[in-house]
Amino acid sequence: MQPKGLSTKSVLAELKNMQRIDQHYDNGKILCSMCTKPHPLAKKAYEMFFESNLGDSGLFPGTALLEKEVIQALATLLHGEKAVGFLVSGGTEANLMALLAARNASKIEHPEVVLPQSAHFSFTKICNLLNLKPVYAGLDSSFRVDPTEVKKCISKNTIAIVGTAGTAELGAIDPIDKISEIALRYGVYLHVDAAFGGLVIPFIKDFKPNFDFNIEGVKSITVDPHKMGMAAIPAGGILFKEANALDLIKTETLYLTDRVQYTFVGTRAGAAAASAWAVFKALGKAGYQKVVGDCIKNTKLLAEGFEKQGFKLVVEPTLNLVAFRSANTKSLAEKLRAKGWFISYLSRYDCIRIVVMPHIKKRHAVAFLEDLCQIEKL
Ligand code: 0PR
Repeated sequence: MQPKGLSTKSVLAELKNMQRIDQHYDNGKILCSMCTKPHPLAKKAYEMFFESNLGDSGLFPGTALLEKEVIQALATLLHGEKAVGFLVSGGTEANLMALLAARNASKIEHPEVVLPQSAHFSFTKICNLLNLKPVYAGLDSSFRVDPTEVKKCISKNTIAIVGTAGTAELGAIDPIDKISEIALRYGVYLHVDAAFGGLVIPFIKDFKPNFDFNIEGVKSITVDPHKMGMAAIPAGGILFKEANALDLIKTETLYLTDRVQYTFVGTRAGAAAASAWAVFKALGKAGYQKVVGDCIKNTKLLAEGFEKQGFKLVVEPTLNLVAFRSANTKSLAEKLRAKGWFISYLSRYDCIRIVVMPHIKKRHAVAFLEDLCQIEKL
């Protein structure tokens, strides 16, 4: 820190310089992110509430109400009439709180959790933190977890099964109803990681896979407004089907305005809650249907373009994610990067994966296909 403060002008100038180095969603080149440019009202709301801290919510009862309404909206969307929950720092913390509840509900000394091989890497961190042994269940040919595999992974030490509704890599939706049958049969907690898919699946026209609280065994769901919800970061969401789960994750905070906290982080961005609330109100169901519909259209456009150019799709896309491969995918990925495209190369599937977020417009998809065609011609 320099001895004396700088003028506002020079601080802002330095910030601008740094911002110039960053990528920006608007340029349409970010095809590897599950976050997007927040809705304009998310920014306004964030600015309005930027001093608010939900970690001491007695000071900010208005913000606490906004959080409650966002959670209620998510609960209703995911058919959890009595569900309760919180806005947290992201999918990682949401998944952590779910497995903390599962672990604390059990009396097992060496607890294990059954994870699909496609589970998000946040579960590796969580198993490490909570001292859970991960047991990985294999996938079927559509990259969904295979229920027979899940069943094989169950042991007397299993405390939870995780299913994903919209995997980070390929957008696969695990057969949650089938996993639920297993969870109920063995009396095991079932958590659904819908960090990405939770705000996509309900808005896709004529597509109604069952993945939420409608399913008896589902005890908790992760669903993140800062991904497809277009809210400002950090806005993850954790929902529990029943309020009694909260006793399993509560910590006493004796000198705060609230005597208990149910989140891992203490100080918590009220601004993110306000931003999620504002976007929910501004878009409503119809708005999200339009946002998601456009993403799906552009995903289809890309998928068809890849096939026309002779590339192989790894799997027919269901959500706004598409992955393809060529004879030498790794080198193709490098060439695309050299042209300024930010794409993910998934080594375990040897494919290029594209997430078609709301900042990807038709013109960006077309430009990407043109570049791809040019690279292949060289
Ligand atoms: N569960 C699923 C299914 C996810 O896709 C993600 C993140 C998480 C949990 C963890 O969520 P948080 O990162 O909010 O804790 N999915 C993306 C990923 O890791 C996140 C991401 C976002 C990656 C923006 C890149 C990026 O530019 O792949």
